Amino acid sequence: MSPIVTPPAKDRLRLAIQKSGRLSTDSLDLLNRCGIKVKAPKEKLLLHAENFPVDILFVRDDDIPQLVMDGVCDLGIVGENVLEETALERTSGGTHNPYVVDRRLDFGGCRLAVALPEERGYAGPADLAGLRIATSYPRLTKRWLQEKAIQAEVVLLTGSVEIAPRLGLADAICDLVATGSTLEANRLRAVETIFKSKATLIRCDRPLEAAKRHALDILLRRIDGVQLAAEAKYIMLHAPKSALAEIKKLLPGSENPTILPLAGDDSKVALHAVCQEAVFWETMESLKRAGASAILVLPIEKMMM
Ligand code: PRT
Ligand code: ZN
Repeated sequence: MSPIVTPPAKDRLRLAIQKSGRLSTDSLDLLNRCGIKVKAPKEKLLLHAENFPVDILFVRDDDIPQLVMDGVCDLGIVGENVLEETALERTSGGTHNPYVVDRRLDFGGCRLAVALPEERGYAGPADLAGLRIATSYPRLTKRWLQEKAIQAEVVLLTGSVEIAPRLGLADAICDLVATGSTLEANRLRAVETIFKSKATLIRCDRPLEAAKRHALDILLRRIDGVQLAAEAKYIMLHAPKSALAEIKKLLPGSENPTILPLAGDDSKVALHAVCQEAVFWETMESLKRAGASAILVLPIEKMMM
């Protein structure tokens, strides 16, 4: 076997991901599922992938948009909340934001929400007028308030925003919510969602050298394959020929299933299909009611269309 030759740095993509936090494991996991081997960061800031021309820079998530926009890194994986807040900050400071979103990823989902103490009534945005709102996202919060023409004071807090009302530092908060349990534990309730966020793969908006462009094309194709396969399932079942039309209609997001004869049973066929959407228990129960039997739902690891 020929030895693996590491391409020179100028031909290697530089990708920034969060070193330690909510996006770290999912970012590394995505690379792993794309067949890119990266050892988990220990104390290292920069790691070469073993089998793909990419170097991974492990940093705080807040630094990722800037590293990409300034061209220090070619790519970054970051939440849209941090991306948008940074873009607003740079725009207000007169700095250009040269980035493109290459892919919206299927992890890191959360929303930025205004929340009030549970006991406080709320009929609409006008009720926020004159309040002090604590947040780590002052620009997103102010933009939303401006859109709603509400005058309120925005107070910047970089951590533990949810305890601000209890400490008397603010009347309301605007913070990220995923499950809602942090709000509940702090006797707060979300009254407005002002921004919905997911992790995204962003790229510096300047032409890439040919070798890097080629590596990026392969990476994007693999990400698409991973994301397509994440929800997709391979379904196999036995169907009476008479019920085939109805059973086909029940398969979620599937076109042109394969129909195979069943040895020793002329009245039934075997049906195999790729379903692009999740297959829930309810779907399986409907298939069973329509006459299907021996229903198997299998995960799909990778897909290329
Ligand atoms: O150290 P570093 O600066 O890199 O990390 P960080 O502490 O600033 O960020 P981190 O790791 O907490 O979050 C990274 C990114 O994950 C965020 O920018 C979001 O894009 C995304 N994300 C997804 C979340 C959440 N879900 C989330 N639930 N970020 C934060 N939270 C916090 C939220 O602030 C609140 O304190 O979790 C709490 C609410 O969660 P629930 O489940 O109780 O609603
Ligand atoms: Zn951060």
